[in-house]
Amino acid sequence: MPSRKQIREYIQAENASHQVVVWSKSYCPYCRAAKKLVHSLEEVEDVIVHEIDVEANGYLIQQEVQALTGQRTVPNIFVNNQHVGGNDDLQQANQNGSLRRMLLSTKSHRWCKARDCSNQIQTY
Ligand SMILES: N[C@@H](CCC(=O)N[C@@H](CS)C(=O)NCC(=O)O)C(=O)O
Repeated sequence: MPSRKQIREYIQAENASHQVVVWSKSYCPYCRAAKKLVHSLEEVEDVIVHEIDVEANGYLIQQEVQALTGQRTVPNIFVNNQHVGGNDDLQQANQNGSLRRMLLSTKSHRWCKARDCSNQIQTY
């Protein structure tokens, strides 16, 4: 079994390596709504969904995501390595425009650097 430190490093590496990370459960309706929204946004270029009810060590991942964010429930969503929150928070951020700003502030991030997308995306 991986140590807590290994699990934490895995979560942090995933959050830092993708524009959008959704820690999810496959049967969860709030997760479904969050995934639907994320996949509908044209600003989203790189999204990874982790279904922690089926993924190995999912229980440990949930515990550690909770320790990192203070949020017990899924979905638990990160945009450009910033914690957004759950589905309610995501929907609200989409409506008030803050999600778009977070999605576009990509220049400094690892996933974008790897693709050299600095000319394509405006930084806010
Ligand atoms: N208001 C939250 C509701 C999320 C929620 O209740 N998720 C359930 C799964 S559908 C949950 O995480 N339950 C605890 C658990 O699965 O450990 C949101 O919008 O994300």
